[in-house]
Amino acid sequence: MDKHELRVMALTGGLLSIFLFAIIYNAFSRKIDVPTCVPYTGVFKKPHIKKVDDLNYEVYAVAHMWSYDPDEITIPSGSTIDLYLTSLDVVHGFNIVLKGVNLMAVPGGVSKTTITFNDPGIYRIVCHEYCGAGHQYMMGKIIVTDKR
Ligand SMILES: [Cu+2]
Repeated sequence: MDKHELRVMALTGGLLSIFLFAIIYNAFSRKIDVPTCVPYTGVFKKPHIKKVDDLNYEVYAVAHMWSYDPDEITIPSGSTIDLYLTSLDVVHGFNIVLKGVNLMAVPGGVSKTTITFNDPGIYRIVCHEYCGAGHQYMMGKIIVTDKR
């Protein structure tokens, strides 16, 4: 091994050490993580279901790795939901197959739709946008009860 090879190896090792130190320093001491970006924080700070009247609901839902909040919504049949959806971290999907609902939960943005549930039953919600290691477990449900 000649002098130049040793210099190149030392330089490479030094640069690698600086690079690894920078990553570890930023990850731990500066607490850099996936950014959180919730719009209209007053509304989405606490995801909730707001009952407007007996048959009208507003749902302010937040998707995050790897669930929805709220992940279960119970309403009587004949109800209409105004759904406002956002994401805490990355892009998620929001798919209710039985209702043909197909939304994206985008950090920093709000997706909105209106859905009417006339038939009682359980409507499954699944994430249909790959969002990481727990994606396949990301689901929720809307339980529509028979109002009679
Ligand atoms: Cu997903």
